[in-house]
Amino acid sequence: MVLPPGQRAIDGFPRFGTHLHHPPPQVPADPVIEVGGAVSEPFVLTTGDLAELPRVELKADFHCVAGWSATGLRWEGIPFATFYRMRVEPLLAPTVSITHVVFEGLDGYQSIALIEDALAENVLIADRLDGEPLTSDHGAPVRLVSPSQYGFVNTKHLCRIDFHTSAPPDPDRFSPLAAHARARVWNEERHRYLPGRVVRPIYHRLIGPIRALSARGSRESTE
Ligand SMILES: Nc1nc2c(c(=O)[nH]1)N[C@H]1C(S)=C(S)[C@@H](COP(=O)(O)O)O[C@H]1N2
Ligand SMILES: [Mo]
Repeated sequence: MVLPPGQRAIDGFPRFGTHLHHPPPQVPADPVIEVGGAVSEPFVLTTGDLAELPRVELKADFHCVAGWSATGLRWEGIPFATFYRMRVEPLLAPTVSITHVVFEGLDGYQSIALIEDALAENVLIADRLDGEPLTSDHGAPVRLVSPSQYGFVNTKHLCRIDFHTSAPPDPDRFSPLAAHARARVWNEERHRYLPGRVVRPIYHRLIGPIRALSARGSRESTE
């Protein structure tokens, strides 16, 4: 099996994240995704609206920037590009040119992607993993899946998508762990300013502690 540079395969698929010692957020009875930003008319995408869009299945590995990879995951959902072409593009004024997309989760987590990365053919709004609805550990009710980018782009519990015409303010700008704006796994774009190879050993050391914290908040392991 060939993994991107600096990644190690692990067994299974752990719940993982920097503020995941909290339990996963409560999923509303009728979950929606709010869509806003540079569209002429903000709108709300219901589960029913999503169900009307064409679905695909995608087999992919999942790469966390800290250095672990979960292999052979089978996702199902709607290609982000399909959603964009069918529901967003018709709402863009002819002079508007989208450059960035901000994804937000029910836990307040956010990720930012360049529009060209978000429109890659393997980017999904996913609602199923390995033949089952997403569990709370892995992002119920729906999450972004962008397997060519590090895990931190793959926002779980997706509840909001905003389209921008220039780089949005970046809360992470001065963080020592400043994330790379493209985060492409095959280019090892881990860190904004430092080469991937340089931060690799530091990030590897974070895997154990973050995994332990994330497991503490897991509903799967406590029920
Ligand atoms: N809403 C939300 N999405 C998130 C995170 C998070 O903390 N909250 N963590 C990110 C990180 S750093 C990784 S590696 C993946 C982990 O996904 P998993 O918990 O399904 O393994 O989710 C990403 N998406
Ligand atoms: Mo991650």
